[in-house]
Amino acid sequence: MKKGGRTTVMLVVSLGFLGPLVALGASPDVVLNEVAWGGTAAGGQDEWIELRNCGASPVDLAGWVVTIGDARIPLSVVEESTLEVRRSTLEPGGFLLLERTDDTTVSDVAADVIYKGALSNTGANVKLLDAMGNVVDQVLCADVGWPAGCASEGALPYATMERVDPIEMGNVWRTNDGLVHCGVDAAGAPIQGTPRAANSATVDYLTAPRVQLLAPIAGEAGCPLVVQWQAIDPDGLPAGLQIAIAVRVEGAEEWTVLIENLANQGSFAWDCSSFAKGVTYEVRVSATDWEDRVGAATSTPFTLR
Ligand SMILES: [Ca+2]
Ligand SMILES: [Ca+2]
Ligand SMILES: [Ca+2]
Repeated sequence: MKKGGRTTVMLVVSLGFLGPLVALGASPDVVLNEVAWGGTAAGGQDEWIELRNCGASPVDLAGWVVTIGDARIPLSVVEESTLEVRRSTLEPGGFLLLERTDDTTVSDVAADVIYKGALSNTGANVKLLDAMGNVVDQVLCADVGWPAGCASEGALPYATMERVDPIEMGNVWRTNDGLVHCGVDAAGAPIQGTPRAANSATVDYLTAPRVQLLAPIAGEAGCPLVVQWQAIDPDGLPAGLQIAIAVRVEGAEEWTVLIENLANQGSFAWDCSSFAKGVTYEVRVSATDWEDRVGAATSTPFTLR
């Protein structure tokens, strides 16, 4: 996937600078956690940014600055691109919400900082600087474009770009899933994001089942075809997953379920003798947990001989 490629590039950039900072004892606890670069359905200019304190101690943001390109948004004083400051300490686990232009950008959630300046839809370099001017966190997207999120077009219009897990996964971002969201825009419509709340991407990462497909492998397969998998539920009991195996032909929208109610790990011999040769198939193993969260793994396309 194109998005995956971009993410990989950003990971390298991020780890390269975080390594030395950690060794020096600097605190990378506060991160850029969510970027609504596409604005909201009420207006593409209604952008906002969320910071998160991932550490165990409160952080005083006096002297800290968010930069968008050359524009500087001080987090504790009204100067340069900062229009209003209401709070500049961040409790452990807490979120700081920066709204562009005015407080109605996210109309039912109070802004902590109000700023001016745009996040280009083609990408921008956003940095978080501490009081010493050290780069604490950054997303460098000016040249490569945003790795996630949507503007008016796209599968989920105006969905935000959310950090998955700053601690475990570094600089990895996903688009808000449209299921876990909060807040309303200036016109009262739901925001496809999570202003001042845990990201859908994080919730999903922490709770959705993870499936690993061990077979089949790409290429040409004989019959019966053995599907082998293992799945876990990060926040649930090992026995709590519903495993199903489905197949689709030639990349069709529809998946045909072959079998359900299998164990978290195992193998299944699919009798594919009645299925057509000369076309491509994909096999998907999905795992559904007690909250109806679904994780799945899909094979690469293969043919039957
Ligand atoms: Ca607001
Ligand atoms: Ca924008
Ligand atoms: Ca959030």
